[in-house]
Amino acid sequence: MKKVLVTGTLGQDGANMCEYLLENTEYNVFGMIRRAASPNFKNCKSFLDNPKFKLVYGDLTDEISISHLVKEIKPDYFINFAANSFVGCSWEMPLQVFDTNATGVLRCLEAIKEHSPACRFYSAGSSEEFGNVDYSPQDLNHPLKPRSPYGASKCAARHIVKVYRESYNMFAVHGTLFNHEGTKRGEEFVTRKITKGVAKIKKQIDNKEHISPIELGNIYAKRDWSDSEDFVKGIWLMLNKDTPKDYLLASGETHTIKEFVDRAFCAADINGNWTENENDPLQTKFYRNSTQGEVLVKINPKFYRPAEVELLLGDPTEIRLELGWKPEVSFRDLVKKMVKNDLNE
Ligand code: NDP
Ligand code: GDR
Repeated sequence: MKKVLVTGTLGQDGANMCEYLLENTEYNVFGMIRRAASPNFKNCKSFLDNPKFKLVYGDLTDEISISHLVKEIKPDYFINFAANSFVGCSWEMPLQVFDTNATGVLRCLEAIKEHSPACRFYSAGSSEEFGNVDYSPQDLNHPLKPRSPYGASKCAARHIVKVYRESYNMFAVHGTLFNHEGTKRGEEFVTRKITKGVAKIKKQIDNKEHISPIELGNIYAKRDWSDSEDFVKGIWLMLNKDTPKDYLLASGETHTIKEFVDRAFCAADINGNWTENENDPLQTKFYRNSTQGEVLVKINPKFYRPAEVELLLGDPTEIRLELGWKPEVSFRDLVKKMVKNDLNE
């Protein structure tokens, strides 16, 4: 039976990929986690006891552990989601980000080359590689213009994957994925922060308690958001082609953070209105019902970034035409699903 090694198992995409593979294939799935004092298995509840699933330890910053795993398991597929994935903190720990996201990918490629050369490798690339964009929608011909240490680390990973593919004839692909979210999304990312915040406010309103507003940074940035569960299907298609090729996954729509806020409150049946202040953006607020109501969202400059990616909009035409992939969950339904989940939690 074929074997799949998935990294980043406790995170969003790793857990969704394990779930997808266990439901849709007969393959044995090895989920890699790194050692932590108190690991959080919340995203893996549905498959931890599945007999086709096994947890294994490894760390992308430790080449011995990666090499050992590949040598022992000899996987047919190695799907690498592990990363320091939070753009916002990548200025604070750039070396750690590079060691994990860029050199970490190199460690995986070397281990595969040495111990399981026929293994198919997936590297988790990002729309952050495009950064300060020249044109929209972005496709894979768009120049790499990252704006953060995180974005730069993913550019390095993209190059090294190509080099190994071409030098050693390996099946190694780097998917350039635009933002994707869902009920397993980490709580520091803006979508989940908003849906968690909305659920909390809904409870406070229902209980007639003091309302704690959601504090955000740049609400005018635009992102191309999709559902992570749709994306893992696209990644699996990329890995099962006859020949290796990089693809881009996106919805083909872009929305501001502000629009996400509007939809999230709407999904919780809470009416609100923005007041915007062009001269002093810090005074921009979202009020319940009208400016006489409580403040539900305010701006905190703490969440501004040293350099911002203002606009991302991807063109998924190539993967749709060549592999038949298209997103199934709309922006509207994604927001609703996340809010509903957080209201129930
Ligand atoms: P998450 O942050 O939810 O998951 C990342 C996982 O990587 C975590 O479980 C984390 O472990 C693990 N990890 C971090 N450092 C190491 C390390 N040194 N060794 C082993 N494991 C490590 O990210 P997502 O699931 O959202 O994203 C998956 C991948 O896709 C990432 O590479 C991300 O950069 C990329 N990506 C994500 C996009 C998105 O919108 N979600 C878009 C484009 C790219 P722990 O739980 O212990 O912290
Ligand atoms: P991003 O996601 O940086 O696009 O990276 P994030 O949700 O962190 O930010 C999206 C946009 O929202 C703005 N923003 C805020 N962001 C956060 N986190 N918290 C806030 O309070 C806040 N207020 C406004 C940000 O400035 C930004 O413009 C995600 C990650 O999953 C990466 O790993 C992945 O590669 C990219 O998506 C594609």
